[in-house]
Amino acid sequence: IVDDAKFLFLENDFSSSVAQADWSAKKMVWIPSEREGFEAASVTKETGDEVLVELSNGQKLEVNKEDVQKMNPPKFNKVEDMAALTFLNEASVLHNLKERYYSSLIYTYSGLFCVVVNPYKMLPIYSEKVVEMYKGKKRHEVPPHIYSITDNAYRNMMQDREDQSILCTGESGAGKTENTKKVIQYLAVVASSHKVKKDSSPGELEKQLLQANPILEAFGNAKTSKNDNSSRFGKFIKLNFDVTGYIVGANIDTYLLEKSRCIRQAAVERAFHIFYYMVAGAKDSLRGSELLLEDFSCYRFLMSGHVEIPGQEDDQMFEETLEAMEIMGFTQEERTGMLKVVSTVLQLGNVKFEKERNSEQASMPDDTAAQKLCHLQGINVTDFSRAVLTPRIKVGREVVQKAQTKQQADFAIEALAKAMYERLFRWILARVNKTLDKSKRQSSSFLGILDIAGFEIFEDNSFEQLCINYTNERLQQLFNHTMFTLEQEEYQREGIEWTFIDFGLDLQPCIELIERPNNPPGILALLDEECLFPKATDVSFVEKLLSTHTTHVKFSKPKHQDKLIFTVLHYAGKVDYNSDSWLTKNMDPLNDNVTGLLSNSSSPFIQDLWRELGRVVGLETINKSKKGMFRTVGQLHKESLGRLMTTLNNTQPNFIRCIIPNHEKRVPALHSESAVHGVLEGIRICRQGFPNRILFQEFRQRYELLAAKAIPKGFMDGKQACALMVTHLDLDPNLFRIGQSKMFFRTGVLAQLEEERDLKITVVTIAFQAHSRGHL
Ligand code: AD9
Ligand code: MG
Repeated sequence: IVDDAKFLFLENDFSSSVAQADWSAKKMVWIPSEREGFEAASVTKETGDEVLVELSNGQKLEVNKEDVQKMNPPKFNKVEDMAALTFLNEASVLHNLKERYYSSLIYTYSGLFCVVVNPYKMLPIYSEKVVEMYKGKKRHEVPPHIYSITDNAYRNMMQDREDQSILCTGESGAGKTENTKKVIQYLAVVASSHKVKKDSSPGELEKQLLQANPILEAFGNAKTSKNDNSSRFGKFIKLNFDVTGYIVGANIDTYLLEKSRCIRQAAVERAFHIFYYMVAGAKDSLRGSELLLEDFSCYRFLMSGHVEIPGQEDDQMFEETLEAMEIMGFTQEERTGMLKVVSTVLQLGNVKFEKERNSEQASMPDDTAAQKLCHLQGINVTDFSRAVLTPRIKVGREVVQKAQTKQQADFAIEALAKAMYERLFRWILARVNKTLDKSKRQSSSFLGILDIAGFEIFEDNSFEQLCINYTNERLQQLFNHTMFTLEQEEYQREGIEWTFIDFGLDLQPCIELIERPNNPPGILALLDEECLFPKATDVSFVEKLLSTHTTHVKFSKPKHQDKLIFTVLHYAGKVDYNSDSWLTKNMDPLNDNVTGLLSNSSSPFIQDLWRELGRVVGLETINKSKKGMFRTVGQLHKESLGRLMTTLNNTQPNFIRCIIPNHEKRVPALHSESAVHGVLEGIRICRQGFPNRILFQEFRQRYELLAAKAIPKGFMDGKQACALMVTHLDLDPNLFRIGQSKMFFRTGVLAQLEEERDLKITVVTIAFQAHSRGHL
C-alpha cells in the first residue's frame, strides 16, 4: 500500500498554518473566470453591490457582489467530504474536486453520496491490497473509495437485513460501467463463499460473476463519439447473499438494447464490439467453413469498415471473449451457434433487392448472401426468399400471398437483422443467468448494482436517445428524492424542525412530458396514438406534439427547422430529437413468415432462439397475440422502467455520481461545467437545510472560548451547555438547530465562528508572548 498511498491518502500539508493566516488577512474569494471557471481573488474594498478585488497577478477588478463566492479556509484543501466545507458553493466544490483530481485523488464524498472523476488512466487503487485495506472499515476510517461505499452497503445489508442498491449515475463516458465492475470485483473477494482459508482468490461462482461482464460488453457495448466502450443497454445486477453474507448466486436484468446499431452507425462510431472481434479474430475453419466470414469491407452493415479502438486489439479481444464464455460454461455448440447468428446479421446486410422492370414488385437477382445466411441459420433458401418477397399475410379472415416492394423487402431484412441480434442478446443473458443462479442455498437479501446508458446528446438524437435520457431522468429523480428523504430522516432522528422542498419534484414536469398517459398525453402516449392511425407519419406525430404541448415548459419546437425536429429540456440539457422513423421504431414490426421459418430451423440453437414468437423486451418475450393487444416499444420500456424503480424504492440506495472531467477523451483537465454538473444538485438539497453538523461535545470544546462566561463551572450536560453558548453568541435562531446529539448549522455559520476563534487565539497568543517576554 505504501507505494500507492498517494493515490488514496492526502499528503500532510505543513504549510497550512501559513496559508491560514494569509487567507484571513487577504479575504480570499472566488470570482467567475472564462478560462478556469473561477479564479481566486482577494477583496480590497466593498461598496454597496460592488466589490473591488485583486487577482493573483495584481490585476484589479470591480465585480458584482452576487458573482463573488466565498472561499473556504485552507484547512479544507482537498477535503475528503465536501459536506464539511463551511462554504458550499459551486466554485468551492469545483476547486476541491479539481485539486483532488490533479493529485490523482478521484473519489470524494459529498455528504450522502460519492463523487468520482474519470481519470482516463489506470490508477493503482484497485489492487488486492487495497481491497483488503477497505474490508470491514467504516467510511471515515479510510480514504473515499467505491470500495468503502460497497463495504458499507454490504455491512448495512448484513446488519439491517435490508436490500441494498448501488446506483451509478452520470453522462456517457463518465465511468459508470468501470465503477460497477469494481463493486463486483470487491464483493467477489470480500463475500466469496469458496474461500479456502487464507487464499483470497475468488471461487468458481465469483470467477463466473466476473466473466459475465466481458461477455455482455462484447455484445452490448460499442464505440460512440462519447465513449470507446459505451454501454448500449442498461443493466441491473443483483447479487444474492445468504444469512452469513456469502454470495449464493446472481441475476442480471437488462434494459433496452440499442439494436438499431447493428445496421447503422454514425460516422466514427461502431456497431457492437463482437462484430469486430469476430471478423478480426476468427481463424481457419471457424472463419471459413463454419462462420462463412468475409473481410470488413464486404459488409454493408459495418458502415465504416474496420473502425479501430486505440489501445485495443480486436483479434485479441475475440480470444478473451471466447475464454470468458468457456469459464461461463458455454458449450462449443453454444459458442459457435452464437457466432453464427452474429455472422448472419452481417450477411443480412448484403442481401440486395431490385425493383422488377414491369411492376413495383421486388426481386433478388443474386442470392449469394441469402444462401450463406440460410446455410448459417439452417433454413431453406427458397422458403426464405419467398417469405421475404411474397409473404403470406392475413387480410380479414383470409390469408393471401402479397408481393413486396423493394422498400418493404429492405425494411423486412433490416427489422429481421435487429430482431435476430436482440434475441441473441436475450439468449446470452438467460444463459449467463442460468450459470449464475446457483441458489442451492437460500438467499436472504440482495445487493443490486445499476449501470444504465448515460445521458447523451448527439448531433442527431433519435427514439433510442429519448428512451435513454428518460431513464436517466427517472434515476436523477430517485437521487434527488433520496437525498431529500435521507436529510429529512436525519432531522427527524435529531428531532429538529425543517421545511424542505423535495427537489425530486423538479424533474416531474419533464418526466410527465414523456410518460403521461393522458390529460394531456405525453410524448410516448402520443406516439402510440399516431401508430394506430393508418395515415399518420413522423411529421404528423411532431405536429400533434406541437399542438398538445406548445406551452409546456420542458418542450419547444426550434424555429426554421426541419419539420421532424422537436426539443425537450432535460435536467442535464436541451436535446433536439429527430423523429424520423419513430412510428416504425415504436411499432417494431417483424415479418412473421421469416420468424416462422427460423423457429423450425434444422439447428436446435436457432430453434431455441425463436421458440416464443413475439417481441423481446429485457428478459421477457411479450407475445402480442396473448391478450390480442399490441404493445409498443415505448410502452414496454416505460413499464420495465417502472418495475425497476419499484425494486429500487424497496432498497437502501447508495449513489455514485460519475463525472466526466472534460469532453476531449483522455485529456487530464477538469473543466467546470461538466464537472460540477450533478454534484451541485445534491449540494443544493443539502444547502437548503443545515449542512454543517457538529457533536455537542466537539462544539463545546472548540468554541467554548468564545462563550466562556456562558457556562457555569462544574458538570453540565452537553446539550444544555451548547444551548447556553449559542444564546451567549447571539446567533440568529434561523441559523442553527439543536438536535439530540449534535448542533446543526446553515452553511457559513461555522466558518464565522472559526474565524472568531482564530482571532481570539491570535490575540491570546500575542498576549501570552508579550507576557513571556516581559518575564525574560
Ligand atoms: V456510457 O453511459 O456506458 O457511454 P460510462 O459507463 O459512464 O459511459 P465507462 O465506465 O465506460 O463510462 O468509462 C469510459 C472510459 O473511461 C473507460 O473505458 C475507461 O477507459 C475510462 N475510465 C472510467 N473510469 C475509470 C477508472 N476508475 N479508472 C480508469 C476509467 N479508467
Ligand atoms: Mg457504461
